Amino acid sequence: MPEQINLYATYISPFSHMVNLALLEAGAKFNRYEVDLTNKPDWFIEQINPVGKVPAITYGGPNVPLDQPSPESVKLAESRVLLEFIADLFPEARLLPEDLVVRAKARFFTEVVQSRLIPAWQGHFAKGQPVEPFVVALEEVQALLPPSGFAVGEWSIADATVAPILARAEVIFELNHPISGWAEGESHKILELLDEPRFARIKQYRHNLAARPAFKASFDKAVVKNGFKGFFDFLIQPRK
Ligand SMILES: N[C@@H](CCC(=O)N[C@@H](CS)C(=O)NCC(=O)O)C(=O)O
Repeated sequence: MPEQINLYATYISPFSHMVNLALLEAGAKFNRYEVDLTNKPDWFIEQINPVGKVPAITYGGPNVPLDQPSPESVKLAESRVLLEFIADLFPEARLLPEDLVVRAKARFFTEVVQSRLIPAWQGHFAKGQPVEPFVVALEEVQALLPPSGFAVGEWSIADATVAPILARAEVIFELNHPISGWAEGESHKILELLDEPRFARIKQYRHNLAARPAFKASFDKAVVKNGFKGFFDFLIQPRK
Protein backbone atom coordinates (compact mmCIF):
# COMPACT_ATOMS: atom_id res chain seq x y z
CA MET A 1 0.00 0.00 0.00
CA PRO A 2 1.48 3.40 -1.00
CA GLU A 3 2.52 5.74 1.79
CA GLN A 4 1.40 9.30 2.36
CA ILE A 5 1.77 11.57 -0.69
CA ASN A 6 1.94 15.36 -0.45
CA LEU A 7 2.03 17.25 -3.72
CA TYR A 8 3.57 20.74 -3.85
CA ALA A 9 2.22 22.41 -6.93
CA THR A 10 1.13 25.66 -8.53
CA TYR A 11 -2.18 25.80 -10.35
CA ILE A 12 -0.93 27.57 -13.47
CA SER A 13 2.20 25.37 -13.74
CA PRO A 14 1.87 22.80 -16.53
CA PHE A 15 4.49 20.55 -14.91
CA SER A 16 2.49 20.56 -11.67
CA HIS A 17 -0.66 19.78 -13.62
CA MET A 18 1.00 16.73 -15.24
CA VAL A 19 1.63 15.18 -11.83
CA ASN A 20 -1.75 16.20 -10.45
CA LEU A 21 -3.40 14.50 -13.43
CA ALA A 22 -1.47 11.25 -12.95
CA LEU A 23 -2.37 11.14 -9.25
CA LEU A 24 -6.04 11.71 -10.05
CA GLU A 25 -6.04 9.13 -12.85
CA ALA A 26 -4.41 6.64 -10.45
CA GLY A 27 -7.14 7.29 -7.87
CA ALA A 28 -4.38 8.16 -5.38
CA LYS A 29 -5.10 9.63 -1.99
CA PHE A 30 -2.92 12.74 -1.69
CA ASN A 31 -2.71 16.19 -0.15
CA ARG A 32 -1.92 19.26 -2.22
CA TYR A 33 -0.15 22.47 -1.22
CA GLU A 34 -0.40 25.50 -3.52
CA VAL A 35 3.05 27.11 -3.80
CA ASP A 36 3.02 30.83 -4.60
CA LEU A 37 5.75 31.27 -7.22
CA THR A 38 5.73 35.03 -6.70
CA ASN A 39 6.59 34.56 -3.03
CA LYS A 40 8.15 31.15 -2.55
CA PRO A 41 8.33 30.08 1.09
CA ASP A 42 11.86 29.54 2.45
CA TRP A 43 10.87 26.17 3.92
CA PHE A 44 9.93 24.95 0.44
CA ILE A 45 13.44 25.59 -0.90
CA GLU A 46 15.22 24.53 2.28
CA GLN A 47 13.22 21.40 3.03
CA ILE A 48 11.46 20.23 -0.14
CA ASN A 49 13.20 21.22 -3.38
CA PRO A 50 16.52 23.08 -3.27
CA VAL A 51 16.06 24.29 -6.86
CA GLY A 52 12.76 25.87 -5.80
CA LYS A 53 10.64 24.43 -8.59
CA VAL A 54 7.22 22.84 -8.59
CA PRO A 55 6.08 20.10 -8.78
CA ALA A 56 7.61 18.26 -5.86
CA ILE A 57 6.36 15.45 -3.70
CA THR A 58 6.99 14.26 -0.19
CA TYR A 59 6.44 10.55 0.18
CA GLY A 60 5.93 8.72 3.45
CA GLY A 61 6.85 9.97 6.92
CA PRO A 62 4.47 11.06 9.66
CA ASN A 63 1.32 13.12 9.23
CA VAL A 64 2.43 16.76 9.45
CA PRO A 65 1.09 20.13 8.32
CA LEU A 66 2.15 20.56 4.69
CA ASP A 67 4.12 23.73 5.45
CA GLN A 68 6.10 21.90 8.12
CA PRO A 69 7.52 18.94 6.19
CA SER A 70 9.01 16.08 8.15
CA PRO A 71 12.70 15.18 7.70
CA GLU A 72 11.48 11.57 7.63
CA SER A 73 9.62 11.85 4.31
CA VAL A 74 11.31 11.26 0.96
CA LYS A 75 11.51 14.39 -1.21
CA LEU A 76 11.13 13.93 -4.97
CA ALA A 77 10.98 16.40 -7.86
CA GLU A 78 10.95 16.67 -11.68
CA SER A 79 7.64 15.97 -13.40
CA ARG A 80 8.97 13.11 -15.50
CA VAL A 81 10.44 11.33 -12.50
CA LEU A 82 7.23 11.87 -10.57
CA LEU A 83 5.02 10.56 -13.39
CA GLU A 84 7.09 7.36 -13.61
CA PHE A 85 7.05 7.05 -9.81
CA ILE A 86 3.25 7.35 -9.71
CA ALA A 87 2.91 4.78 -12.51
CA ASP A 88 5.15 2.40 -10.52
CA LEU A 89 3.33 3.10 -7.26
CA PHE A 90 -0.12 2.32 -8.70
CA PRO A 91 0.48 -0.53 -11.19
CA GLU A 92 -3.21 -1.49 -11.16
CA ALA A 93 -4.09 1.94 -12.63
CA ARG A 94 -2.04 1.08 -15.76
CA LEU A 95 -0.63 4.57 -16.23
CA LEU A 96 1.98 2.96 -18.48
CA PRO A 97 1.02 0.23 -20.96
CA GLU A 98 1.94 -3.33 -20.04
CA ASP A 99 3.29 -4.18 -23.49
CA LEU A 100 6.97 -3.20 -23.47
CA VAL A 101 6.96 -1.87 -27.02
CA VAL A 102 3.90 0.29 -26.40
CA ARG A 103 5.49 1.38 -23.11
CA ALA A 104 8.61 2.50 -25.00
CA LYS A 105 6.37 4.37 -27.45
CA ALA A 106 4.69 6.18 -24.55
CA ARG A 107 8.13 7.23 -23.30
CA PHE A 108 9.16 8.36 -26.77
CA PHE A 109 6.00 10.48 -27.04
CA THR A 110 6.87 12.05 -23.68
CA GLU A 111 10.40 12.71 -24.92
CA VAL A 112 9.11 14.57 -28.01
CA VAL A 113 6.79 16.68 -25.86
CA GLN A 114 9.49 17.48 -23.29
CA SER A 115 12.39 18.12 -25.65
CA ARG A 116 10.61 19.64 -28.67
CA LEU A 117 7.09 20.91 -27.98
CA ILE A 118 7.64 22.51 -24.56
CA PRO A 119 10.83 24.47 -25.40
CA ALA A 120 9.29 25.70 -28.68
CA TRP A 121 6.12 26.81 -26.87
CA GLN A 122 8.00 28.52 -24.02
CA GLY A 123 10.42 30.10 -26.52
CA HIS A 124 7.51 31.63 -28.40
CA PHE A 125 5.39 33.02 -25.58
CA ALA A 126 8.15 33.99 -23.17
CA LYS A 127 11.36 34.58 -25.12
CA GLY A 128 10.28 36.31 -28.32
CA GLN A 129 11.16 33.34 -30.55
CA PRO A 130 9.16 32.66 -33.75
CA VAL A 131 6.06 30.49 -33.70
CA GLU A 132 7.26 28.11 -36.45
CA PRO A 133 9.20 25.67 -34.19
CA PHE A 134 6.04 25.33 -32.07
CA VAL A 135 3.93 24.58 -35.15
CA VAL A 136 6.52 22.03 -36.38
CA ALA A 137 6.66 20.36 -32.96
CA LEU A 138 2.86 20.21 -32.87
CA GLU A 139 2.93 18.46 -36.24
CA GLU A 140 5.49 16.01 -34.86
CA VAL A 141 3.28 15.25 -31.87
CA GLN A 142 0.25 14.85 -34.13
CA ALA A 143 2.18 12.45 -36.40
CA LEU A 144 2.84 10.19 -33.41
CA LEU A 145 -0.85 9.86 -32.54
CA PRO A 146 -2.70 6.70 -33.55
CA PRO A 147 -5.83 7.26 -35.71
CA SER A 148 -8.00 7.36 -32.57
CA GLY A 149 -7.61 7.25 -28.81
CA PHE A 150 -4.77 8.63 -26.73
CA ALA A 151 -1.00 8.94 -27.32
CA VAL A 152 -0.49 5.18 -27.41
CA GLY A 153 -4.13 4.01 -27.36
CA GLU A 154 -5.20 3.79 -23.72
CA TRP A 155 -4.62 6.88 -21.56
CA SER A 156 -1.08 6.90 -20.11
CA ILE A 157 1.39 9.26 -18.48
CA ALA A 158 2.39 10.31 -22.02
CA ASP A 159 -1.02 12.03 -22.18
CA ALA A 160 -0.45 13.60 -18.76
CA THR A 161 2.67 15.24 -20.22
CA VAL A 162 0.97 16.91 -23.16
CA ALA A 163 -2.55 17.73 -21.89
CA PRO A 164 -1.43 20.62 -19.61
CA ILE A 165 0.69 22.09 -22.42
CA LEU A 166 -2.02 22.02 -25.07
CA ALA A 167 -4.56 23.51 -22.67
CA ARG A 168 -2.19 26.28 -21.57
CA ALA A 169 -1.04 27.06 -25.11
CA GLU A 170 -4.63 27.96 -25.95
CA VAL A 171 -4.98 30.02 -22.76
CA ILE A 172 -1.79 31.97 -23.44
CA PHE A 173 -2.65 32.66 -27.08
CA GLU A 174 -6.07 33.91 -25.96
CA LEU A 175 -4.57 35.98 -23.15
CA ASN A 176 -2.10 37.68 -25.53
CA HIS A 177 -0.23 39.28 -22.62
CA PRO A 178 2.33 42.05 -23.34
CA ILE A 179 5.05 39.73 -21.96
CA SER A 180 4.85 37.77 -25.24
CA GLY A 181 5.53 40.86 -27.33
CA TRP A 182 3.36 39.60 -30.17
CA ALA A 183 2.42 41.85 -33.06
CA GLU A 184 -1.22 42.86 -33.51
CA GLY A 185 -3.35 39.85 -34.53
CA GLU A 186 -0.46 37.35 -34.22
CA SER A 187 -2.02 35.27 -31.47
CA HIS A 188 -5.32 35.18 -33.36
CA LYS A 189 -3.57 33.78 -36.40
CA ILE A 190 -2.10 30.91 -34.43
CA LEU A 191 -5.47 30.14 -32.81
CA GLU A 192 -7.00 29.99 -36.29
CA LEU A 193 -4.14 27.81 -37.51
CA LEU A 194 -4.80 25.33 -34.71
CA ASP A 195 -8.38 25.14 -35.98
CA GLU A 196 -7.34 24.30 -39.54
CA PRO A 197 -8.06 20.83 -41.02
CA ARG A 198 -4.31 19.99 -40.96
CA PHE A 199 -4.52 19.95 -37.18
CA ALA A 200 -7.83 18.03 -37.05
CA ARG A 201 -6.34 15.00 -35.30
CA ILE A 202 -4.67 17.03 -32.58
CA LYS A 203 -7.88 19.02 -32.12
CA GLN A 204 -9.84 15.80 -31.59
CA TYR A 205 -7.10 14.60 -29.22
CA ARG A 206 -7.29 17.87 -27.25
CA HIS A 207 -11.04 17.35 -26.84
CA ASN A 208 -10.53 13.74 -25.71
CA LEU A 209 -7.91 14.84 -23.17
CA ALA A 210 -10.12 17.62 -21.82
CA ALA A 211 -13.10 15.25 -21.47
CA ARG A 212 -11.29 13.05 -18.90
CA PRO A 213 -12.82 13.49 -15.42
CA ALA A 214 -9.30 13.91 -13.97
CA PHE A 215 -8.64 16.78 -16.37
CA LYS A 216 -11.95 18.46 -15.59
CA ALA A 217 -11.23 18.16 -11.86
CA SER A 218 -7.79 19.74 -12.19
CA PHE A 219 -8.18 22.49 -14.79
CA ASP A 220 -10.39 25.56 -14.73
CA LYS A 221 -9.59 27.62 -17.81
CA ALA A 222 -10.76 30.94 -16.36
CA VAL A 223 -8.72 30.42 -13.19
CA VAL A 224 -5.60 29.47 -15.18
CA LYS A 225 -6.00 32.46 -17.51
CA ASN A 226 -6.37 34.82 -14.60
CA GLY A 227 -3.43 33.17 -12.84
CA PHE A 228 -1.17 33.63 -15.87
CA LYS A 229 -2.21 37.25 -16.16
CA GLY A 230 -1.26 37.87 -12.52
CA PHE A 231 2.02 35.97 -12.88
CA PHE A 232 3.05 37.73 -16.11
CA ASP A 233 2.11 41.12 -14.61
CA PHE A 234 4.38 40.23 -11.67
CA LEU A 235 7.24 39.24 -14.00
CA ILE A 236 7.17 42.47 -16.00
CA GLN A 237 6.70 44.85 -13.09
CA PRO A 238 9.70 47.15 -12.57
CA ARG A 239 11.93 45.88 -9.72
CA LYS A 240 13.30 48.28 -7.10
N1 LIG B 1 11.99 20.28 -15.31
C1 LIG B 1 11.04 20.65 -14.29
C2 LIG B 1 10.47 22.01 -14.62
C3 LIG B 1 9.60 22.54 -13.51
C4 LIG B 1 9.36 24.04 -13.65
O1 LIG B 1 9.96 24.72 -14.50
N2 LIG B 1 8.50 24.57 -12.81
C5 LIG B 1 8.24 25.99 -12.80
C6 LIG B 1 6.74 26.26 -12.85
S1 LIG B 1 6.01 25.70 -14.36
C7 LIG B 1 8.76 26.59 -11.51
O2 LIG B 1 8.64 26.01 -10.46
N3 LIG B 1 9.32 27.78 -11.59
C8 LIG B 1 9.76 28.50 -10.43
C9 LIG B 1 11.18 28.92 -10.50
O3 LIG B 1 11.88 28.52 -11.46
O4 LIG B 1 11.61 29.63 -9.61
C10 LIG B 1 9.93 19.58 -14.23
O5 LIG B 1 9.71 18.93 -15.26
O6 LIG B 1 9.33 19.39 -13.16
